[in-house]
Amino acid sequence: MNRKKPHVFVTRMLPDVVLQRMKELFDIEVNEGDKPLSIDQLKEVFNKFEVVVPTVTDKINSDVISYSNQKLKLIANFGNGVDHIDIDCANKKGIFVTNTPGVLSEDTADIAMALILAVPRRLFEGEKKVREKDWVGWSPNFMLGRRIYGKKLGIVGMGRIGTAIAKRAKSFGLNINYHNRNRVASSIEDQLNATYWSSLDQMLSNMDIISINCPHTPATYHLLSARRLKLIKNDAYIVNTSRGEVLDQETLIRLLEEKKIMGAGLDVFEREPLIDERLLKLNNVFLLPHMSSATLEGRIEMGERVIINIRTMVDGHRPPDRVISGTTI
Ligand code: 8YV
Repeated sequence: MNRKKPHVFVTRMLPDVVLQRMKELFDIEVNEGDKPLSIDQLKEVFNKFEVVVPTVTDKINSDVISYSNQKLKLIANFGNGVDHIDIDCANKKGIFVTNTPGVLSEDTADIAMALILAVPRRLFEGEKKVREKDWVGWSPNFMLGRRIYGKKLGIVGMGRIGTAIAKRAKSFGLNINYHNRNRVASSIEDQLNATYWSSLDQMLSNMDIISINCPHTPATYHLLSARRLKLIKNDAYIVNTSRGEVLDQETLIRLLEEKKIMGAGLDVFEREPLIDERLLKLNNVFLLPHMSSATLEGRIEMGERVIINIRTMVDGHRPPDRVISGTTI
């Protein structure tokens, strides 16, 4: 890439401060309508620009990538998860893909922890009663939830976000358990007093609360399959701030309806932003609109990472947050 300002397309409106900085550094065009682009619109963009900055709402499949010309060098994703991008296909065409790791872990962990508290303590039902003027006063058996303190938390995916949740959960008195492709350093296990389960099945069947924190890749699609969801204890809760596709949503709904899983806190869904009507009817679920990383500070830091990745690329180096086949290297 030569030294003139690179021609960059940004698919959604980012915070002003990020766009301002990008305008100073790059020759940018922004989708000011801020609506998700269609496949045809994405194809046009891929055909014209040197760098594309997409988000989770852009489906960058092999068809879209096939429209890229020799100019396109970098897909600098604004976000951590890259399951909406066909990375293998991009890499084969010599296009780098980057993401924004690290900067949204704490915010995401906060929302996961909020759901871990909210679901067993029935915060949604309580709030609804007050708001709907349905509260007739205190009584001993009113709104009984389940205690968090002393319960077993099982974290599926002990990366940055999983570890940040474990730190929070430990200070709430939860026992930390985790399943991960690789066992984490013993110093981290010691610090968190964490138990490693090499068998996901065994961990699931022993936990009181399960938090999903692994990325969505072909290998983790429906990792919590119908069979595995049925291993979960009837009085356990499940929280998902990763991707809807990591668990079999259809089976989860059925188990929640039948009270074979006690409750769920979901920030992500299969087929977002469509929400299955049956979920809306359940009182034992707390539903959020994919907002676990939504803080102004986080979005600005994500923008900064995108800028660093583009600038490093323009300077002729390998961008720091390069992703290969769903794994950050
Ligand atoms: C982001 C996310 O807001 O980064 C991720 O993987 O799921 C979100 O929290 C979104 O991806 C922005 O593109």
